[in-house]
Amino acid sequence: MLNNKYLGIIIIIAILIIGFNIWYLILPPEYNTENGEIEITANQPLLGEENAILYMEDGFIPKTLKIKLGTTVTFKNNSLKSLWIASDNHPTHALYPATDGCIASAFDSCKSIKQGEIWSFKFDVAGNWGYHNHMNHNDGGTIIVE
Ligand SMILES: [Cu+2]
Repeated sequence: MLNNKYLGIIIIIAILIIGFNIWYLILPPEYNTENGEIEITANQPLLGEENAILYMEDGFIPKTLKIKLGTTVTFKNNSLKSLWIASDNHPTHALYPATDGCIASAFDSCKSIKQGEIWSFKFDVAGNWGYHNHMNHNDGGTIIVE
């Protein structure tokens, strides 16, 4: 009888070990951390992308980006808020002079960019082009096109 009791404990421990390994293996890679902290990959910058601007909870990073004429800039929403990239000034959106956009300027995403999504725009006019999040127009930045 004593042997059956130990056998039961050994089986329970074996099930726990196997169960933990299955749980660990099926989790997405970003949760397999060694220090117990969860890495939120959505908040990491666009690695390797030179002309990328991230929208975070407290605004755009970097606030000012200097690029050469003809460069495409990618905006990524890394916040929980809605993002609508629009040329300054709010609400007329007419600063960037290409005018085939939905409100005025072509430099306008014309829709909300959801969390984790990106939107890109090619700058074909030199100048200092201020922009803002049309959904939260106190958040803004500047693209300097040389
Ligand atoms: Cu606006």
